[in-house]
Amino acid sequence: MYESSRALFERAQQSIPGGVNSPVRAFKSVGGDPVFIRGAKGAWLYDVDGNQYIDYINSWGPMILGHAWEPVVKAIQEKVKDSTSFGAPTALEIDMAELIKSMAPNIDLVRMVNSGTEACMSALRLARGYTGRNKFIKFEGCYHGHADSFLVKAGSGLATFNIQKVPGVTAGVANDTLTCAYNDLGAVQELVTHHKDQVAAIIIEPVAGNMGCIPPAEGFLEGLRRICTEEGIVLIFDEVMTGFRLAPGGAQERLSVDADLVTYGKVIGAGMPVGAFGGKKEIMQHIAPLGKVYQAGTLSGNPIAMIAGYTLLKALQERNEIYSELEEKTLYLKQGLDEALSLSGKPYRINQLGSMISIHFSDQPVTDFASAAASDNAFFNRLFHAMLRRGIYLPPSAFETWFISNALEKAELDQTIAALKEAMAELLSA
Ligand code: HOZ
Repeated sequence: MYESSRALFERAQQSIPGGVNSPVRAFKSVGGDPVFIRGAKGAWLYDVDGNQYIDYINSWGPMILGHAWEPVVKAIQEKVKDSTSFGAPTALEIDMAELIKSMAPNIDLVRMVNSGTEACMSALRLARGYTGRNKFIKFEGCYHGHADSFLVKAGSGLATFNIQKVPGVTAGVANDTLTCAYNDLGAVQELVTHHKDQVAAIIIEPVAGNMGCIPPAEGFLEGLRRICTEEGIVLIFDEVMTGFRLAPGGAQERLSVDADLVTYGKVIGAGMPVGAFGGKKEIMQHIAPLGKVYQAGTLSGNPIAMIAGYTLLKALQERNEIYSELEEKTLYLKQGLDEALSLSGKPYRINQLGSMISIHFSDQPVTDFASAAASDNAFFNRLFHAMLRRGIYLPPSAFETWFISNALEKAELDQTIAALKEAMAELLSA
């Protein structure tokens, strides 16, 4: 019927670099061959070998209501009859922009793009064009896509594969990227003082998800907001993961901190290739064709991606209770994981905010990249396989957050907790 994952991976490596189209899928750090997916429905993933898994990746975030959610599937099927792309404006793009504005704070204007990478890259260019400054600050272990400027001390795949310097990123570009430890407000203040009037932007994942889940310390985001306001720096929230997930208005709403620019990714396409950046009119009006900061894309605002995203976001807006349901499910899982891990005797930390959660094997609080990297991540890699064997699909790296979908029911959460108990006992007795 289907080729096995093993056979497909063999074949894939003959024509795709490393056999995958994005490095984090490769299982390279956890070891073994990646599982090839045949399909997914609700909380479940199905592989080509006939196995099924409870999914905690959810396409790295967007499947907030689970896979193949019927209204999204139907909307795509209907829309595709009218063609897949025009390269000309549509009314649907306005509906989408209006919907985003009605959900998220501080969005006067929003430009659609095709990925989170594009969104962050464009927001940074805009901040530079607006301020006339070159440098920007990012945080160690945060990942803002793979544009050159962001590939400095980055999280996600770069942390997973321990890539500290990316060949092809020129020193000139890297020199304009200043970095600080996450949650270290004093270090940000020092950098800004040292590079007075040179810093265009501070970009941050308001809840970090690319070094596991790391929530902001109390007052940290507020402190960044203050520094940016005082120094004329553009505060960019990368809400690729948190947008429309932590609240209808994302982390800005959930944590009550205003950004100047916000970037979005896959969530606003319900898993289709979409991104967007938006923010205050004073800044956004510098984007072409209003201003001279050029940014463009044939597929931007693609009708199939727009209808998928619009359908998901509208449901999230109309059914506000989804957020409390997500929170309840995540807290239930957290409590169960906590019980399972405390029985094992292995030191651990569980970080969680809203429907983002992860485990680090550490006896210290995990608050930044250094503490995430100092955890027993080799043990996490073994746990990943022990869980996979039990039908639980976690991100294949300790440097990734887990995403909870509202398709998860108590039975699946209980199955996950039971699997963790078993997996820990197996690993610690070996
Ligand atoms: N930011 C996502 C994972 N942390 C991206 C997934 C990918 O790189 O494929």
